[in-house]
Amino acid sequence: MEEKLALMIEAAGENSERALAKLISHVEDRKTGWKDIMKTIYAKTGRTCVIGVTGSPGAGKSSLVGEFAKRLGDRGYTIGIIAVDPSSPFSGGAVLGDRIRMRDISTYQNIFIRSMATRGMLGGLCQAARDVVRIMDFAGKDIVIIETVGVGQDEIEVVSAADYVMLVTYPGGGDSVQAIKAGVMEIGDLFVVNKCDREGADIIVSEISAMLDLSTETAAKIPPVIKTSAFTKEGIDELMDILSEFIQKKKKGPHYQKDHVRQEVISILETEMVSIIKERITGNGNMEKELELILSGKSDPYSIADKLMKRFTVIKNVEEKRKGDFQ
Ligand SMILES: Nc1nc2c(ncn2[C@@H]2O[C@H](COP(=O)(O)OP(=O)(O)OP(=O)(O)O)[C@@H](O)[C@H]2O)c(=O)[nH]1
Ligand SMILES: [Mg+2]
Repeated sequence: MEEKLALMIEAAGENSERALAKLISHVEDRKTGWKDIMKTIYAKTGRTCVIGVTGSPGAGKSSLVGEFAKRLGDRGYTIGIIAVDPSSPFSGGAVLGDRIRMRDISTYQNIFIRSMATRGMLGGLCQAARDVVRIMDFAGKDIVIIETVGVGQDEIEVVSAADYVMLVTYPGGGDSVQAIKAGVMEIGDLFVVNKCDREGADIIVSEISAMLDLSTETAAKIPPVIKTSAFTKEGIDELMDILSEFIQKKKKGPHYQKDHVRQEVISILETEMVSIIKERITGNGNMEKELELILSGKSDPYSIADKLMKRFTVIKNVEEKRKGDFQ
């Protein structure tokens, strides 16, 4: 590894925020040596508690994150926050909103904030978020919080990389319960009905509880549903108790869980496969002749895909021979 990178890793491990930010950018941008960085730091990761926060747009996720991050910070924990900027046009303005609310906590020495764009990271967002979590973990953050807007599959995948997932909704969101129903219910460890200073929070709590009753097999596994207000601070103590319990449990538990590790290896493979397909099999006009065959009626997409797959096998064989040490 380049000496420059080794020094950057060393400095990030010794609490330099500048080095930490640089290291994250290096890996995020997939600059030369990024994978070596990840391989080097891996052994020193797995200690942090990763809390994923998602839910309907405008539910108050950032306000809540700000609130509990500050309280955790007051308890002496070091914290990393990853705000995943939604690229969906429906959530316009969120980026600015996040920054403004986050600014108030940026005075905390022990809270490190990082934004990540979903744009241009199609398919790779999940892995990129995991990498950032891991770098923060390596840098010694006790807790890493990832906030995403739970509208797309990408975002759901991102929070599923967390150890603990908080789903946030609110009264008056109209479709807020609907938004939770849409495939994210299963990943929630905690359901938060925020803005309980407004009318209608109790109704949402009972609706969510009823849904959970129906969809959860054993009563013991039903996740808690709580009411909070980032304004009046109602319910924040209860939220803190629940989070503290999780943090204690995680600290005693194993560094990594098999399911997470499995998911991660698959996700790395997927990302690499997609890039091989894009760059070497179908990229650079490599596929044009085959497309003509389909258009002229001489072939069909299925046969062409089969043929291209063979090309992949050839690439693989050549690389195996070249490396020699491939296992
Ligand atoms: N009444 C009330 N308003 C709140 C509460 N929490 C947040 N808000 C307001 O709701 C709006 C959205 O808050 P955010 O914290 O940005 O919500 P978010 O879920 O992070 O929003 P996105 O990231 O854009 O999806 C802001 O105007 C907040 O001031 C609350 O507990 N009560
Ligand atoms: Mg937000």
